Amino acid sequence: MGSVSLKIGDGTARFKRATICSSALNILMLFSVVTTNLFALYAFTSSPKDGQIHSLIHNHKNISLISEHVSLILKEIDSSQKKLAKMEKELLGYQSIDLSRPNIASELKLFLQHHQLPLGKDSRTGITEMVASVGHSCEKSADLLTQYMTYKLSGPCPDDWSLAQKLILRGCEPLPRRRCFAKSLPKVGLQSFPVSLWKPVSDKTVTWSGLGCKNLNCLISKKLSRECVGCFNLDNPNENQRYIKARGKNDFLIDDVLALGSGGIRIGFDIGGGSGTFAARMAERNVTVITNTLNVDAPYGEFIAARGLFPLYLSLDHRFPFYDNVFDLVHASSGLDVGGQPEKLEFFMFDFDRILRAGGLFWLDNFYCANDEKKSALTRLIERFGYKKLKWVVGEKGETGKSEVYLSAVLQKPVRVS
Ligand SMILES: *[C@@H]1O[C@H](CO)[C@@H](O)[C@H](O)[C@H]1NC(C)=O
Ligand SMILES: CC(=O)N[C@H]1CO[C@H](CO)[C@@H](O)[C@@H]1O
Repeated sequence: MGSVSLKIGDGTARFKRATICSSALNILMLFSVVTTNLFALYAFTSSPKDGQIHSLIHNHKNISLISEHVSLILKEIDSSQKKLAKMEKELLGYQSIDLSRPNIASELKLFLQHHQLPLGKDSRTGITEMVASVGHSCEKSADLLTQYMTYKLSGPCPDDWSLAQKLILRGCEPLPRRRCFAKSLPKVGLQSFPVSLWKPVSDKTVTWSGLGCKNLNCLISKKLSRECVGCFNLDNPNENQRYIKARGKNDFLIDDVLALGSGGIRIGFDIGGGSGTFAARMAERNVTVITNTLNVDAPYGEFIAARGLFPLYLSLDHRFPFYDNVFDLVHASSGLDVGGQPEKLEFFMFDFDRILRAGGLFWLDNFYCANDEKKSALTRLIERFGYKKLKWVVGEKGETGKSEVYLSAVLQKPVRVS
């Protein structure tokens, strides 16, 4: 897979933590409700019921006493709520970055400064100030972020893309912008399109700093992920015959799938697209495909770009930066194993669904389901979306002794009104 996986980084950990947090919050909430009620009980039972006349005389006093009690209770509720909100913020990390703490890079402060619009409120957008966007989880990696934002203004940027990626994988996404010049090496041996799609990419076209491998031969010899076994080797039939020659019943042919779209497939989005081979095959058919990828252990982004294709550098935890209903096709291969976090996969699928247009195709390509149970859960989830099943193949591969379940499907998004 193209280097991004829901498994990698702190994604899962973050999610788990949030669950623990919410149970802590629940307990806290319960506690505050109980104390509040005890207060109320005390206030309303502590007034003794003596003679009626007396009570009339003292009524006024008693009422003011009760109202005193009530205001005390209200104060208590208010302060509990404030405490609760503060704890929630701390636990979830939804706190704006504390720029007053020591050792914060001055460039970070400048970047995050709010800028008032010179002419006041903008009538079209309704905004009054420009706010730089940065991932809320950056707060949790403040030291790394400060390291990232420490550079000489207008000087060369440190060679630190792997630091940037580390931040992204910890949820610090988007990263702040920087005012330094990124390293820029000559790209030697770029081919013109469409020759570029299949010509082996030169070692000199990509940057190797921060990577274990220092050339393509090294990458080719490694199993990088489930989807990228030798995916950098464009001479290998395993790679250059993908989508035009089936290796098993779970492999659909690109032309068959395009035919299901009855000519309406022009733009697509590929998740976990390895070295961009899916996009390359589509490009040959005049379909423009954007390949989502990070550079986990390999220079996917630059490699895909060298083929004349569009790499999108974005983690899978990020909402897709596309408008609703724009893609004719969304292609996802396996590796989206979300380790027992059904909601995570749901958020992901709903976002998928959002960017696909009605009548568009969702191609689930050899989606790895660890077991039958996972497969059933995924099937139920997919069925909730009401897509038309144009193709649906469940297959097993048992190369390593234990059998593994794979799901391949082509689904058509329905029209939904209201
Ligand atoms: C792609 O577009 C080019 C230029 O418009 C055209 O010559 C070619 O036949 C098209 N290829 C396919 C597979 O449709
Ligand atoms: C708490 C308090 O001040 N209670 C007064 C309410 O009225 C009664 C008479 O009905 C007084 O005896 C209490 O002192």
